[in-house]
Amino acid sequence: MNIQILGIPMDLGAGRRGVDMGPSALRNARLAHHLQQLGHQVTDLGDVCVPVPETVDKFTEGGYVFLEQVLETNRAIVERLRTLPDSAFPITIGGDHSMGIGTVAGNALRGNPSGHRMGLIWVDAHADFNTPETSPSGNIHGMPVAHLTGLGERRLASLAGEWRLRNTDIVMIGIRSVDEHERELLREHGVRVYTMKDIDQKGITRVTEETLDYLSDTERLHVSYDADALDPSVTPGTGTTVPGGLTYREGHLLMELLCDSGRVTSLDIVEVNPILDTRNKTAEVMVSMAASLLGQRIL
Ligand code: HAR
Ligand code: MN
Ligand code: MN
Ligand code: MN
Repeated sequence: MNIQILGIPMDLGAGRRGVDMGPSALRNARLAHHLQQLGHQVTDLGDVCVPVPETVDKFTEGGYVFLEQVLETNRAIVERLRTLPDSAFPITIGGDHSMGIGTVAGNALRGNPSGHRMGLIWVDAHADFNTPETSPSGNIHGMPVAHLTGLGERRLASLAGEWRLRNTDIVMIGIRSVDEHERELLREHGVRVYTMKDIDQKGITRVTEETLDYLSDTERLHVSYDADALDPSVTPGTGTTVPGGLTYREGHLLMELLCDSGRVTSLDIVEVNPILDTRNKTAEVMVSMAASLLGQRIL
């Protein structure tokens, strides 16, 4: 595979500082090296340019914190991704999860100016389906999926022009923290959600099989992996931990089974915050998750 790594050193969408250092932490955990060891050709494209929070006024506009800066960063992500070759496998490393608007939009446009039909697998403790009306915080990292479907501010929702992510092309896995009005939106829009309860009951194997089956008509599959999907004992270095998450093996098995499907075409690794971590453990775990998705096997 021709893997292209792109860093998004952004924390503007999060409620606290530090995830802007996530790309450095993941590079320090030797992401590129581990993927090269699997036989892939790996190119690191460096980082997109992100405004420095201290140099801009933090104000809330229409219920969004740092709207203009997050918008500008996501536009840069789309521009960088859309011109990559169709055959490339982009890995975008963050960075707070507001970057998911740009990564999904950019990967949808890659090789098709009007946009591929894209399936989205959102691995997260949170649904990230807020709009400014439902968000308790105004933090855009709690809002990317809603905006990909066309909800919310028009400029954020149309980063890929007229292209929209279909509600029925979304699967969320690992969910255990949903805001009151966000829950209503998810129901209203018919998003498929596998909560931790579902994973406990069905097992991650069946959840993954159902996911692939449900998304069988999409042309591409994007995996957006939030470090907080895993249990805080596995990935403590992330800003909004929620107890009762995926185990280390559940996280890996999900990636291994997605790899076996041969259908995944791009990946995000997000919300790695080295300030909150111990000896870069969280970045190392997330690098190992990426390696499982890209073919690392025990035997
Ligand atoms: N739902 C909460 C909000 O909108 C918190 C979600 C943000 N945390 C994340 N995203 N790390 O997955 O503010
Ligand atoms: Mn290592
Ligand atoms: Mn998230
Ligand atoms: Mn999350």
